[in-house]
Amino acid sequence: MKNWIKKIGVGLILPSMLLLSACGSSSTGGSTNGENKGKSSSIQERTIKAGIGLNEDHPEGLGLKKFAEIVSEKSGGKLKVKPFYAATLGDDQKMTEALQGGMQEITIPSTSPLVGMIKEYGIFDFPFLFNNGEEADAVLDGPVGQKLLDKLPEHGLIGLGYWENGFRQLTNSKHPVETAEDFKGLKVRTMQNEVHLAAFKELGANPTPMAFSEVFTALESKTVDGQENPLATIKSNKFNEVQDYLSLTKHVYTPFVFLVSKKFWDGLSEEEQKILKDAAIEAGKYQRQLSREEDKKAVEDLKAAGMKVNEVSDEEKAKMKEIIAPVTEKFAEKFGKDLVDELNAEIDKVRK
Ligand code: TK8
Repeated sequence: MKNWIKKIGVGLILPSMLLLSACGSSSTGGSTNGENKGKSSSIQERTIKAGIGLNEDHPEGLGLKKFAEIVSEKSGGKLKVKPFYAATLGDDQKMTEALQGGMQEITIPSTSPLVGMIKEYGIFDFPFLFNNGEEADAVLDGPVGQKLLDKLPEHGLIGLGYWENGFRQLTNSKHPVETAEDFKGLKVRTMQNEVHLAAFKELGANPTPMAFSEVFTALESKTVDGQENPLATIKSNKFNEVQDYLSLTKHVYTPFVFLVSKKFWDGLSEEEQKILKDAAIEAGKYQRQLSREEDKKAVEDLKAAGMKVNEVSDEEKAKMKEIIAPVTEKFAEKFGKDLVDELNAEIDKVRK
């Protein structure tokens, strides 16, 4: 009885040993086969879940669609990016945590809700910091932006660059905000961000931090009087249906940061990593352009949708900046004077 088992054993083991030795050689890429195998196998069939908080028709949603197309093209259709829009996978903080846990691969949140994790990201929340998108691009795509991306891996995240959320404008259901005084007593929803909270408090408003996905209902039910977001978001999320007044305060710029789960990233080949990185940059340029075009167009669309729009004078903006200055100074200490000096030096370079 035993003999035949041995024979079978031998019968089984031998071929598998041959097989193993064959595999071994290809992954080290010795032979031509190895090389070819190496090359073709460095891009694997993968489905990549990419979630954002904004809608499919928003410049960020259109940018994500573009990203998916570029990734598919560069990977011969093997890397499939599956977009999830409108916070279907949760809000910015929840999706970022899902990346850290490896349950999701990509998200592109505002930097503001990440300040609880990496406080230095708060430097972008200083009110009236940038005058235009060019200044923001120069800083985000420069050494300061990179310095903050380099802080992400220790938090289980990989940053591939910055997209544009944009300059934030105030909407509310009470009255036009034309002066610094007009903020007094307004219940305003803010992002979960200590700089924004402190700045609105300093202006005499009554700020409430809240996830973006809860904003429309909070406005509709009048839990809050107002909120602030870039024009593209006010339009895409139809805030005109629950807000009467749009005041062009342009009080702060918010970047998006393109995040990948480090757990996922570390399992990719160099070639796959390069495809995602290049696509994030290429789609990012496209997304910023869309964002700026929409920013120009949206005011007329929101007026046509019935919103009462008012400009805010540079004098009043300067007054608001002055009132908020103690807040900016306090947080500049917290975020690090050297970093803030470097930030201001980068902006001065562009303004020269
Ligand atoms: C969307 C948010 C949104 C932001 C906010 O997930 O929370 O108001 O401006 O764009 O990131």
